[in-house]
Amino acid sequence: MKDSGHIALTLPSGAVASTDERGRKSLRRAWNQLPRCQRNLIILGVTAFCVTVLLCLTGDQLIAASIKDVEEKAIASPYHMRRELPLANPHHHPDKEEDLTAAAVVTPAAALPNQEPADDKFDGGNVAYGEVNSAENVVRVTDTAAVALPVLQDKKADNEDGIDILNNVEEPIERLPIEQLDEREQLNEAIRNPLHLGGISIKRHLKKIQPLLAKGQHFHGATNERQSAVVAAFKHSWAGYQKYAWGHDNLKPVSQFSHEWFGLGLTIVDALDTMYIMGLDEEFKEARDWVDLSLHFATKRDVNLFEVTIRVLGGLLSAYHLSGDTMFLTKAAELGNRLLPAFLSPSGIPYSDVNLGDLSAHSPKWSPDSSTSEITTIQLEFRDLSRSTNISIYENVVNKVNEKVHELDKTDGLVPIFINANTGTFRNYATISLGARGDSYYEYLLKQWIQTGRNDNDNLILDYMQAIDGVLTKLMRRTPREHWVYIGELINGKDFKPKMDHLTCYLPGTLILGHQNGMPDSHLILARDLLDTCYQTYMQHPTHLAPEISYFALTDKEEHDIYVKPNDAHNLLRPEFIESLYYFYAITGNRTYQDMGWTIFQAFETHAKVNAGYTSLGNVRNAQNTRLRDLMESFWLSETLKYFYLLFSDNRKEIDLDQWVFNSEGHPLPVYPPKT
Ligand code: DMJ
Repeated sequence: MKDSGHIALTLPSGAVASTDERGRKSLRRAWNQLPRCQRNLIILGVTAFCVTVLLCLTGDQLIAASIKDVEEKAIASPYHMRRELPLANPHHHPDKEEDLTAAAVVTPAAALPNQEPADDKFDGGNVAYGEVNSAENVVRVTDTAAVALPVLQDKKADNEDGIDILNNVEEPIERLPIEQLDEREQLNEAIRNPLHLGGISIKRHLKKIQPLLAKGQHFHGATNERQSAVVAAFKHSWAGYQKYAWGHDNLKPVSQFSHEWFGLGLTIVDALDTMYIMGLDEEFKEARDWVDLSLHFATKRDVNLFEVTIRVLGGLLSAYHLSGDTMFLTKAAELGNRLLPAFLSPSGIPYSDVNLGDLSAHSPKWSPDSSTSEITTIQLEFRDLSRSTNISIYENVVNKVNEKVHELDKTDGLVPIFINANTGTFRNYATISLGARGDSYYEYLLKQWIQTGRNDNDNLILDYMQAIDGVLTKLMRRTPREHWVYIGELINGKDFKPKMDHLTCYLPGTLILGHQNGMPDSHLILARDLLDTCYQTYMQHPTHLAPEISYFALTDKEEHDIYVKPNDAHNLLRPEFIESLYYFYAITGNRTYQDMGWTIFQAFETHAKVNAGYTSLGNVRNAQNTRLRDLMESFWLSETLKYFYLLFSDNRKEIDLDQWVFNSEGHPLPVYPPKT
């Protein structure tokens, strides 16, 4: 046999122990002496052995490699395992079992998209909030170690029987039922696990409470020309937003660009229920899918608790109740959890700013105080979240705010516009106003009382009645010539100033709603008089649009009963007066209020409509030079156009005010029966 034909063999020890030339020769000799058939048999056996060994090794390694690959992909791209759900028909209310079962099969990895790496959170040393917000003024959940839990717990929670699937050990999860935790622990628990409700994933929790979930409502769309005109205005606004600002907070309709505030797609979320009520199915579906797939809260960015509550939490909850789509409630619950750090103040009065990503909260950058209207205009939404999810913590924290504010000293029921979250007290000598920073405190006293079933002797309604008495005695005045009624302010809490924000024009609507619910006739008289004055703030100007702030004459020596300072002459497309007209029409059925509204709607059409939407104006006092300001705020879609649409409805009970209560951003939420 030639050398080149040698086969390297490994035979049992002994025979191959020698590596010298002699050994190799004798081995070759022995091999050559074997009969051919025996040599073939040995070769065959050895080959079969080698192939078997090779196959076993490769198989294991291949399986291990593919598992590793899947795991790495799951970490890098948590969406890749997400099951795509079919698009929901907004007017079809899917069988909840089917809907939620689909939701429940979403893998643990799919529950992670908003989760940031644990060690990335609560970087206590890495926060610069400006002068006022030193490290001591920023609150966070203190137990840093606990922050690493959510990812693990999500996986545990999704395993039906509470088995630790990570370690593959059948060990029950030791967790107290959420109701057995004390309130502070419940608060911490919700903050640590924003993707959880009651200790399990939000979706699993909602599945558990399925019989309690909303069924959804049906709306038929516009039924007359005025309503159709409003729908056209909505579509025009929406088209501009879609084209130039999709996914951003607001549209700049003049420069045809986007405007960012909190990075939460405010216009989309704020407009959801308006589209649903107007029967704009296609637009609603598109917005719904954006919320489902693209609305994420875990960005490290400060947001304002009040604004995000009334616009985003309120918008999601309203969309959920109207459509019956639990995706909205899932989002609302996560957002509610992420807003809870605001309540970790020493007094329980919430801080104004929350970081939804790192779950910290602090006072505004410009002041140590929160605005009174802001901390008292979150209750409808947080309570509704509790009632909708059957988890009490949200309602508990805002009830505590009610109690605290109720206990504080007031001026005939009227409140200063600033309050300190650390001390829980009003700022001394702060202005008293039913305009900016004070307005919706009064609105929510009444509306919360309605929301909770109108209990007699409830502090909310007692405080409301006392406050309206204070308005009548301390803030209400008449102009010298026309006797127009207006609501002024108390500077330093005592000096009267004849200044009224457009914001105050919500009050006639709230007053007539209160009267409808049993408040005295004096409230109705004030409501009517003030509605007339608010109308005048529009009609006195050639544009038929109201300025942001109006002043009123104190004596007849002044030239006009109503006057406007140049810096206050802007119009931001605000809704308050249209909102009040809506309540007057819905409660009385008198179509005069529709006609008043139609005049103003046409004024917006004439002066605020531009190619890409509707814009705020710099000056309502000159129809030839309105100075376009270039912002379409989300409340144009959530409130102004919604109230116009409902005002022009042939059915004044298109939204039944016995069953629904509008939050401060125009989002209807259900009225609940009184608790027994
Ligand atoms: C809205 O965001 C709400 O109505 C809020 O309560 C006050 N201001 C704006 C609209 O003007």
